[in-house]
Amino acid sequence: MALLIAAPTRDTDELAETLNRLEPGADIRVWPDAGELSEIDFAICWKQPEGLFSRLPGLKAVTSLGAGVDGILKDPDLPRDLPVGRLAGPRLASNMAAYVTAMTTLHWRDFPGFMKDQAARRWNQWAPEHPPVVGLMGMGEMARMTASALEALDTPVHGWNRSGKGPDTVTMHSGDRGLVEMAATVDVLVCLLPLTDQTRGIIHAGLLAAMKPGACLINTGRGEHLVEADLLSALDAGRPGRAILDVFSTEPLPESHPFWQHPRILITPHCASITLTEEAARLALESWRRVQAGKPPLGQVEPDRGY
Ligand code: OXD
Repeated sequence: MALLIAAPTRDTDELAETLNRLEPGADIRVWPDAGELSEIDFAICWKQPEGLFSRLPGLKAVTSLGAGVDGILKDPDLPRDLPVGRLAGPRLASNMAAYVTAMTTLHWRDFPGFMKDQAARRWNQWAPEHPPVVGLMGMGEMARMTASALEALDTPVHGWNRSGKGPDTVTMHSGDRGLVEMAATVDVLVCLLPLTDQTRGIIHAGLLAAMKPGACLINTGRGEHLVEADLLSALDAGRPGRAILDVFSTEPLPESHPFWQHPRILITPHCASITLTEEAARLALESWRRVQAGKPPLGQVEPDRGY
Protein backbone atom coordinates (compact mmCIF):
# COMPACT_ATOMS: atom_id res chain seq x y z
CA MET A 1 0.00 0.00 0.00
CA ALA A 2 1.51 3.30 -1.06
CA LEU A 3 0.46 6.93 -1.21
CA LEU A 4 1.34 8.87 -4.37
CA ILE A 5 1.74 12.64 -4.53
CA ALA A 6 1.07 13.80 -8.10
CA ALA A 7 1.15 17.59 -7.99
CA PRO A 8 3.89 18.77 -10.35
CA THR A 9 3.19 22.50 -9.85
CA ARG A 10 3.39 22.32 -6.03
CA ASP A 11 6.23 21.86 -3.53
CA THR A 12 5.94 18.07 -3.42
CA ASP A 13 9.29 17.52 -1.65
CA GLU A 14 8.13 19.49 1.36
CA LEU A 15 4.83 17.61 1.42
CA ALA A 16 6.61 14.24 1.16
CA GLU A 17 9.02 15.19 3.96
CA THR A 18 6.12 16.24 6.18
CA LEU A 19 4.19 13.02 5.47
CA ASN A 20 7.31 10.95 6.26
CA ARG A 21 7.86 12.87 9.49
CA LEU A 22 4.25 12.44 10.59
CA GLU A 23 4.03 8.77 9.58
CA PRO A 24 7.56 7.26 9.63
CA GLY A 25 7.75 4.07 7.61
CA ALA A 26 4.75 4.91 5.39
CA ASP A 27 5.34 4.23 1.69
CA ILE A 28 5.15 7.76 0.27
CA ARG A 29 6.00 8.27 -3.40
CA VAL A 30 6.27 11.40 -5.49
CA TRP A 31 5.44 11.48 -9.20
CA PRO A 32 7.26 10.78 -11.52
CA ASP A 33 9.38 8.58 -9.20
CA ALA A 34 6.42 6.41 -8.40
CA GLY A 35 7.91 2.87 -8.43
CA GLU A 36 5.56 -0.06 -9.01
CA LEU A 37 2.29 1.67 -9.86
CA SER A 38 0.00 -1.23 -8.90
CA GLU A 39 1.02 -0.77 -5.22
CA ILE A 40 -0.49 2.72 -5.02
CA ASP A 41 -3.85 2.75 -3.26
CA PHE A 42 -4.25 6.48 -2.51
CA ALA A 43 -3.20 9.61 -4.40
CA ILE A 44 -2.94 13.30 -3.54
CA CYS A 45 -3.39 15.22 -6.78
CA TRP A 46 -3.17 18.79 -8.04
CA LYS A 47 -2.83 19.32 -11.80
CA GLN A 48 -1.89 15.65 -12.08
CA PRO A 49 -0.22 14.45 -15.29
CA GLU A 50 -2.43 13.35 -18.15
CA GLY A 51 -3.27 9.68 -18.20
CA LEU A 52 -2.20 9.10 -14.58
CA PHE A 53 -5.42 7.50 -13.37
CA SER A 54 -5.46 4.87 -16.10
CA ARG A 55 -2.03 3.70 -14.89
CA LEU A 56 -3.03 3.13 -11.24
CA PRO A 57 -5.00 -0.14 -11.10
CA GLY A 58 -4.92 -0.42 -7.28
CA LEU A 59 -6.18 3.11 -6.57
CA LYS A 60 -8.96 3.12 -3.94
CA ALA A 61 -9.48 6.88 -3.65
CA VAL A 62 -7.95 10.20 -4.60
CA THR A 63 -7.87 13.51 -2.79
CA SER A 64 -7.30 16.99 -4.09
CA LEU A 65 -4.39 18.89 -2.53
CA GLY A 66 -6.79 21.68 -1.66
CA ALA A 67 -10.46 22.55 -1.45
CA GLY A 68 -11.23 22.57 -5.17
CA VAL A 69 -11.69 19.26 -6.99
CA ASP A 70 -12.35 20.64 -10.49
CA GLY A 71 -8.89 19.59 -11.74
CA ILE A 72 -9.59 15.97 -10.72
CA LEU A 73 -13.22 15.74 -11.82
CA LYS A 74 -12.47 17.06 -15.30
CA ASP A 75 -9.75 14.41 -15.85
CA PRO A 76 -11.05 12.11 -18.63
CA ASP A 77 -9.15 9.15 -17.12
CA LEU A 78 -10.75 9.41 -13.69
CA PRO A 79 -12.63 6.14 -13.08
CA ARG A 80 -16.30 7.06 -12.64
CA ASP A 81 -16.72 5.19 -9.37
CA LEU A 82 -13.45 6.27 -7.72
CA PRO A 83 -14.14 8.16 -4.47
CA VAL A 84 -12.79 11.73 -4.65
CA GLY A 85 -12.09 13.80 -1.54
CA ARG A 86 -10.67 17.20 -0.76
CA LEU A 87 -8.36 18.65 1.89
CA ALA A 88 -10.10 21.60 3.46
CA GLY A 89 -8.60 22.33 6.86
CA PRO A 90 -10.12 24.66 9.45
CA ARG A 91 -7.82 27.53 8.43
CA LEU A 92 -9.14 27.57 4.88
CA ALA A 93 -12.44 29.23 5.70
CA SER A 94 -10.99 31.76 8.16
CA ASN A 95 -8.21 32.74 5.72
CA MET A 96 -10.80 33.27 3.00
CA ALA A 97 -12.94 35.37 5.35
CA ALA A 98 -9.87 37.48 6.19
CA TYR A 99 -9.01 37.98 2.50
CA VAL A 100 -12.51 38.97 1.40
CA THR A 101 -13.01 41.26 4.39
CA ALA A 102 -9.65 42.95 3.75
CA MET A 103 -10.32 43.41 0.03
CA THR A 104 -13.85 44.65 0.62
CA THR A 105 -12.46 47.21 3.05
CA LEU A 106 -9.66 48.18 0.66
CA HIS A 107 -12.29 49.00 -1.96
CA TRP A 108 -14.82 50.61 0.37
CA ARG A 109 -12.31 52.89 2.12
CA ASP A 110 -10.40 53.36 -1.16
CA PHE A 111 -6.95 52.57 0.21
CA PRO A 112 -5.45 52.72 -3.30
CA GLY A 113 -6.63 56.38 -3.34
CA PHE A 114 -4.84 57.05 -0.03
CA MET A 115 -1.66 55.53 -1.44
CA LYS A 116 -1.85 57.93 -4.37
CA ASP A 117 -2.51 60.83 -1.95
CA GLN A 118 0.53 59.85 0.08
CA ALA A 119 2.72 59.72 -3.03
CA ALA A 120 1.54 63.27 -3.85
CA ARG A 121 1.85 64.48 -0.15
CA ARG A 122 -1.86 65.32 -0.30
CA TRP A 123 -4.02 65.43 2.90
CA ASN A 124 -7.44 64.29 1.69
CA GLN A 125 -9.55 63.42 4.74
CA TRP A 126 -12.73 61.43 4.08
CA ALA A 127 -14.60 58.38 5.24
CA PRO A 128 -17.67 56.66 3.76
CA GLU A 129 -21.08 57.22 5.36
CA HIS A 130 -22.29 53.61 5.10
CA PRO A 131 -20.76 50.15 4.98
CA PRO A 132 -20.82 48.49 1.56
CA VAL A 133 -23.44 45.88 0.66
CA VAL A 134 -21.68 42.65 -0.25
CA GLY A 135 -22.97 39.78 -2.40
CA LEU A 136 -21.43 36.33 -2.10
CA MET A 137 -21.74 33.93 -5.03
CA GLY A 138 -21.70 30.52 -3.34
CA MET A 139 -22.78 29.70 0.19
CA GLY A 140 -20.38 26.91 1.22
CA GLU A 141 -18.26 26.83 4.36
CA MET A 142 -15.90 29.58 3.18
CA ALA A 143 -18.76 31.88 2.19
CA ARG A 144 -20.55 31.32 5.49
CA MET A 145 -17.50 32.28 7.52
CA THR A 146 -16.94 35.26 5.21
CA ALA A 147 -20.56 36.35 5.76
CA SER A 148 -20.08 36.22 9.55
CA ALA A 149 -16.86 38.24 9.35
CA LEU A 150 -18.54 40.89 7.17
CA GLU A 151 -21.59 41.03 9.42
CA ALA A 152 -19.30 41.79 12.35
CA LEU A 153 -18.40 44.99 10.44
CA ASP A 154 -22.13 45.84 10.08
CA THR A 155 -22.01 44.97 6.40
CA PRO A 156 -25.32 43.80 4.90
CA VAL A 157 -24.64 40.47 3.16
CA HIS A 158 -26.49 38.89 0.23
CA GLY A 159 -25.86 35.38 -1.00
CA TRP A 160 -26.56 33.36 -4.12
CA ASN A 161 -26.59 29.59 -4.59
CA ARG A 162 -28.59 26.87 -6.34
CA SER A 163 -31.07 26.28 -3.54
CA GLY A 164 -31.50 29.85 -2.36
CA LYS A 165 -30.94 28.54 1.19
CA GLY A 166 -28.40 30.10 3.52
CA PRO A 167 -27.92 31.58 6.98
CA ASP A 168 -30.87 33.60 8.36
CA THR A 169 -28.76 36.76 8.47
CA VAL A 170 -27.97 36.62 4.73
CA THR A 171 -30.47 37.81 2.08
CA MET A 172 -30.49 34.85 -0.27
CA HIS A 173 -31.05 34.70 -4.04
CA SER A 174 -31.08 31.86 -6.56
CA GLY A 175 -31.52 31.24 -10.27
CA ASP A 176 -30.17 33.28 -13.19
CA ARG A 177 -32.48 36.18 -12.45
CA GLY A 178 -31.58 36.12 -8.77
CA LEU A 179 -27.91 36.41 -9.62
CA VAL A 180 -28.45 39.46 -11.81
CA GLU A 181 -30.67 41.01 -9.12
CA MET A 182 -27.99 40.45 -6.50
CA ALA A 183 -25.26 41.87 -8.77
CA ALA A 184 -27.38 45.00 -9.29
CA THR A 185 -27.91 45.45 -5.53
CA VAL A 186 -24.43 45.10 -4.08
CA ASP A 187 -21.34 47.30 -3.91
CA VAL A 188 -18.98 44.34 -3.81
CA LEU A 189 -19.66 41.07 -5.66
CA VAL A 190 -17.52 38.14 -4.53
CA CYS A 191 -17.21 34.82 -6.37
CA LEU A 192 -16.60 31.92 -3.99
CA LEU A 193 -18.14 29.24 -6.18
CA PRO A 194 -16.71 25.84 -7.01
CA LEU A 195 -15.92 25.42 -10.72
CA THR A 196 -18.48 23.17 -12.41
CA ASP A 197 -20.01 22.99 -15.90
CA GLN A 198 -22.81 25.22 -14.57
CA THR A 199 -20.52 27.90 -13.10
CA ARG A 200 -17.83 28.12 -15.82
CA GLY A 201 -18.02 31.60 -17.41
CA ILE A 202 -20.73 32.70 -14.96
CA ILE A 203 -19.15 36.17 -14.67
CA HIS A 204 -19.71 37.42 -18.19
CA ALA A 205 -20.60 40.69 -19.92
CA GLY A 206 -24.30 40.43 -19.00
CA LEU A 207 -23.65 39.99 -15.28
CA LEU A 208 -20.94 42.67 -15.18
CA ALA A 209 -23.25 45.15 -16.94
CA ALA A 210 -25.82 44.61 -14.19
CA MET A 211 -23.35 45.75 -11.49
CA LYS A 212 -23.56 49.24 -10.00
CA PRO A 213 -21.21 51.82 -11.53
CA GLY A 214 -18.00 51.85 -9.48
CA ALA A 215 -18.77 48.55 -7.73
CA CYS A 216 -16.05 46.00 -7.08
CA LEU A 217 -15.72 42.44 -8.33
CA ILE A 218 -13.65 40.04 -6.22
CA ASN A 219 -12.89 36.60 -7.72
CA THR A 220 -11.42 34.01 -5.39
CA GLY A 221 -13.17 31.03 -7.02
CA ARG A 222 -11.45 29.92 -10.21
CA GLY A 223 -10.15 31.91 -13.17
CA GLU A 224 -12.58 30.06 -15.45
CA HIS A 225 -15.56 31.60 -13.64
CA LEU A 226 -14.71 34.88 -15.33
CA VAL A 227 -14.77 35.64 -19.05
CA GLU A 228 -11.54 37.63 -18.94
CA ALA A 229 -12.09 39.63 -22.17
CA ASP A 230 -15.55 40.69 -20.91
CA LEU A 231 -14.01 42.13 -17.73
CA LEU A 232 -11.71 44.45 -19.68
CA SER A 233 -14.62 45.96 -21.66
CA ALA A 234 -16.75 46.14 -18.51
CA LEU A 235 -14.06 48.07 -16.61
CA ASP A 236 -13.83 50.49 -19.53
CA ALA A 237 -17.59 51.04 -19.14
CA GLY A 238 -17.18 51.58 -15.36
CA ARG A 239 -19.23 48.53 -14.26
CA PRO A 240 -17.49 47.32 -12.22
CA GLY A 241 -15.18 50.16 -11.23
CA ARG A 242 -12.54 47.82 -9.80
CA ALA A 243 -11.68 44.12 -9.92
CA ILE A 244 -9.65 42.23 -7.35
CA LEU A 245 -8.58 38.91 -8.78
CA ASP A 246 -6.86 36.03 -7.00
CA VAL A 247 -7.42 33.36 -9.64
CA PHE A 248 -6.86 33.26 -13.39
CA SER A 249 -7.58 30.98 -16.35
CA THR A 250 -3.82 30.48 -16.75
CA GLU A 251 -1.69 30.39 -13.61
CA PRO A 252 0.85 31.79 -13.06
CA LEU A 253 -0.66 34.74 -14.91
CA PRO A 254 1.48 35.15 -18.08
CA GLU A 255 3.73 38.25 -18.08
CA SER A 256 2.08 39.49 -21.27
CA HIS A 257 -1.45 39.38 -19.81
CA PRO A 258 -3.26 42.77 -19.97
CA PHE A 259 -4.53 42.38 -16.36
CA TRP A 260 -1.04 43.10 -14.95
CA GLN A 261 -0.98 46.70 -16.17
CA HIS A 262 -4.63 47.57 -15.69
CA PRO A 263 -5.02 50.52 -13.29
CA ARG A 264 -8.27 49.18 -11.86
CA ILE A 265 -7.31 45.54 -11.41
CA LEU A 266 -5.57 44.36 -8.25
CA ILE A 267 -3.89 40.99 -8.61
CA THR A 268 -2.96 38.49 -5.91
CA PRO A 269 -1.28 35.19 -6.83
CA HIS A 270 -3.92 32.58 -5.90
CA CYS A 271 -3.16 32.99 -2.22
CA ALA A 272 -6.54 34.03 -0.76
CA SER A 273 -6.76 30.73 1.06
CA ILE A 274 -4.42 27.84 0.49
CA THR A 275 -4.10 24.52 2.27
CA LEU A 276 -0.72 24.74 3.98
CA THR A 277 1.67 21.80 3.89
CA GLU A 278 1.47 20.66 7.54
CA GLU A 279 -2.32 20.86 7.53
CA ALA A 280 -2.54 19.12 4.14
CA ALA A 281 -0.25 16.31 5.30
CA ARG A 282 -2.23 15.63 8.47
CA LEU A 283 -5.53 15.63 6.61
CA ALA A 284 -4.17 13.46 3.79
CA LEU A 285 -2.91 10.84 6.26
CA GLU A 286 -6.27 10.82 8.01
CA SER A 287 -8.02 10.45 4.67
CA TRP A 288 -5.70 7.61 3.61
CA ARG A 289 -6.32 5.76 6.91
CA ARG A 290 -10.06 6.12 6.42
CA VAL A 291 -9.85 4.69 2.92
CA GLN A 292 -7.75 1.76 4.16
CA ALA A 293 -10.46 1.09 6.76
CA GLY A 294 -13.08 0.95 3.99
CA LYS A 295 -14.48 4.43 4.68
CA PRO A 296 -14.89 7.33 2.22
CA PRO A 297 -12.00 9.83 1.93
CA LEU A 298 -12.22 13.06 3.93
CA GLY A 299 -14.43 15.67 2.30
CA GLN A 300 -15.82 13.26 -0.28
CA VAL A 301 -17.48 15.14 -3.14
CA GLU A 302 -20.34 14.23 -5.46
CA PRO A 303 -18.82 14.04 -8.94
CA ASP A 304 -22.14 14.69 -10.72
CA ARG A 305 -22.69 17.86 -8.72
CA GLY A 306 -19.06 18.91 -9.12
CA TYR A 307 -18.29 19.72 -5.44
C1 OXD B 1 -8.00 25.23 -3.44
C2 OXD B 1 -7.30 26.42 -3.91
O1 OXD B 1 -8.87 24.71 -4.13
O2 OXD B 1 -6.21 26.71 -3.41
O3 OXD B 1 -7.69 24.79 -2.32
O4 OXD B 1 -7.81 27.09 -4.80
